[in-house]
Amino acid sequence: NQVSDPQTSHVFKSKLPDIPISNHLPLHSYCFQNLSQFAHRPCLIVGPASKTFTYADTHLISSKIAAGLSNLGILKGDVVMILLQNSADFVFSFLAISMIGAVATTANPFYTAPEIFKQFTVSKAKLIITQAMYVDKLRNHDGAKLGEDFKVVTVDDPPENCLHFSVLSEANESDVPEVEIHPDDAVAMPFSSGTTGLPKGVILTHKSLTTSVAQQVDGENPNLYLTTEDVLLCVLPLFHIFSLNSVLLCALRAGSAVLLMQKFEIGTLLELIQRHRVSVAMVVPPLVLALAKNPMVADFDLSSIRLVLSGAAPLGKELEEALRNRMPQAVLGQGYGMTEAGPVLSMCLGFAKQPFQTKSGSCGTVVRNAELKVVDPETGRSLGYNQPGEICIRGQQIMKGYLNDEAATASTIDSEGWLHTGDVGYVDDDDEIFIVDRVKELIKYKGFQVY
Ligand code: 4UU
Repeated sequence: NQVSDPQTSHVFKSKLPDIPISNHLPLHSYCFQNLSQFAHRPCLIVGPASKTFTYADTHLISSKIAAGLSNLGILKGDVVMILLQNSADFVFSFLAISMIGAVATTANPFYTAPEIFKQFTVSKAKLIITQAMYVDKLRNHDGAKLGEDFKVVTVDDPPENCLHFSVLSEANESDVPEVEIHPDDAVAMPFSSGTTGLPKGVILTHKSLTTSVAQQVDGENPNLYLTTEDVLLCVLPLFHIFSLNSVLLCALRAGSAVLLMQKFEIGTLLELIQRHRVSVAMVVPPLVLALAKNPMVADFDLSSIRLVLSGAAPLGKELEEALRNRMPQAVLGQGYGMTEAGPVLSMCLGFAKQPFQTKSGSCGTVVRNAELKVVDPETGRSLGYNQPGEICIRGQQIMKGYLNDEAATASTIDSEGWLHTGDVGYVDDDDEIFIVDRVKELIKYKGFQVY
């Protein structure tokens, strides 16, 4: 799958053929495109109480919230911050924001007040959806005044000057405004340091995210084969692009159920996997460690798990083997993503409907409808098989750019449209990608960025 062009440019492609992708659709329309086929199937299953929302419920509640946001004056192009742990309200809010052509900026509620405020200010968010306990982090910042300059909606009892979520969720769904959404309009704006400096707003458009989801779950032989029978574990935080894209959006497109967990606690996690017969688990290496080594695992039936996808940080071969011993029935493999890349660059082809043999330690093969190259950082020339260099990716899934930062955008996406990851890796003879190092400042702690 290596193509050479006159500039001795080696370009790697997926082993799967390119497919037609419906990336002219707004993200929510694309995700709900096949809704009628599974309207009454479970969509969201929430935590220990197991409250379940069907696909029809999810669509209806999201539409109500879209109308509610519009009633509060949120217009197309406005930014709304979601400052929540995993919950059904997170999902409804995200979809609602898409429905009115607004932009969701997601943040970690555990960030410090200055970190949250910076993201909120830089993104010019008009409204924040959060929980009462985080509201103190939003008060007393020079300039912007809560309730006057920006609105805060809480999913629980609203503190002073805040509104309750019911102002959104009890709106009339027929009040959703008609908006024209262009594929190049932003829909999500997670923050990421990228290869250098402080966190920046990453502009992901409707086209970026529909393309990325399609690259994973669409086609005759999807790279990540999900069905309406699958139950996906959603314990990784939805404010991070891995969970938002590869768990939530992929599940919605495929009609799978999403088991939402607010936080990681091993006992609850194991109990929920057993009770709901979780079939697909998206994880990060520290979670693989828990599943592979924690003695409690032996007390639960995890035989329903058929697929484990680890990503966001390197997974050691030894750890992968240890998990394989615990879950011999499951296909284990990795995905490799970067917020700016939309985010998925490569994924294990062992997850495909007609799976390929893959090697442990590999980050998968480049996704379909995309091009990947490995560049010699010294000469800028692209390298062939088995030669390590900086991994670059090109395709319709990558970010539009950084918010208000042309210099950072230009140093990340070159004039030919290649996004430079700052990761050093190589592609082996079987088109599998191995990451060996990085040329960027970013370090990761438990899959989170540390800058
Ligand atoms: C070694 O971590 C992410 C996104 C991960 C992701 C998304 C969808 C994984 C699978 C999937 O399906 O994004 P960021 O922006 O937080 O961090 C990006 C950086 C990469 O540049 C790389 O250095 O995180 C590192 N990284 C990995 N490293 C991501 N995945 C891997 C991996 N192995 N599998």
